[in-house]
Amino acid sequence: MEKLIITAALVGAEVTREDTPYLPVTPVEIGEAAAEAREAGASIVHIHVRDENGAPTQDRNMYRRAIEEIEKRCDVVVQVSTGGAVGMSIEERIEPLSLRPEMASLTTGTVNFGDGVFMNTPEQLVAFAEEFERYGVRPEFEIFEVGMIANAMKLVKKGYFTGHLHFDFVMGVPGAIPATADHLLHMIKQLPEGATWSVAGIGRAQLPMAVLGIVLGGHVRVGLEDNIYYRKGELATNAQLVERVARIAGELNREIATPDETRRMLCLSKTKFY
Ligand code: KMH
Ligand code: ZN
Repeated sequence: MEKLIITAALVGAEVTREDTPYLPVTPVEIGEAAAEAREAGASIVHIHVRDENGAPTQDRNMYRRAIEEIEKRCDVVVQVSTGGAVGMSIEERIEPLSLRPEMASLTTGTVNFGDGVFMNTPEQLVAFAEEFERYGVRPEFEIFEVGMIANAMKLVKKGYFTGHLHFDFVMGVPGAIPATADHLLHMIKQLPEGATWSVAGIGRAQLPMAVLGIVLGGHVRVGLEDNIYYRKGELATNAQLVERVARIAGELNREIATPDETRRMLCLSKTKFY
């Protein structure tokens, strides 16, 4: 099996400091959390940013500051979010792409998301794809429902995103695909030849889905965006969640990829323009 890529989803848009004091919110805190996650074994950080009040924002400058704080401390691959938060406009959500980060997430379909609706219409997906191409950003397709894989491939057939494709199955969001082994196997079967995948289980599904990712030859995403607990009633830090996956992978003889190995595996090129 190839080496394991661990992604740390450090911040997200939904979790608050009231939920957990370990949530990084400021650019410096995000930089520190990234360095700790890297130390624990993560090679990618998926980031969202927050404004001065701790509310989710897609402000380009806030992303730039967070990326600078990360790059000061470690060489991890930075993946910005274009999902943002439910209700944000497409114009807001594409803002960080102009920083030309190494990677950005892209959700390829509309889905119920808790009590809200996470909108990604066909027309909006083409608008996103145009912006990704304009700035040369590699996507990680965020797959919350199985039909989103076909939607991603529709964009590829239109000529977007040539080259290596990487998918992340986000499983267990209320309103979206449940986090079960059956659903995971079914989604893996839908992938095009040569694609890589990772899995992110939400809440208490984080650990079992991570173990499935390790043993099935995929990759793993953990972090406070998806789950704030180490175990029932015990809050975790991002680094603790990463460290546990790295430890279990070690027990299962799966080596952990460094950031540069991850860049090679996902065909990323680190070019800075900002
Ligand atoms: N916050 C969710 C509505 C992403 O980062 O690309 C969307 C999300 C996906 O988190
Ligand atoms: Zn996200």
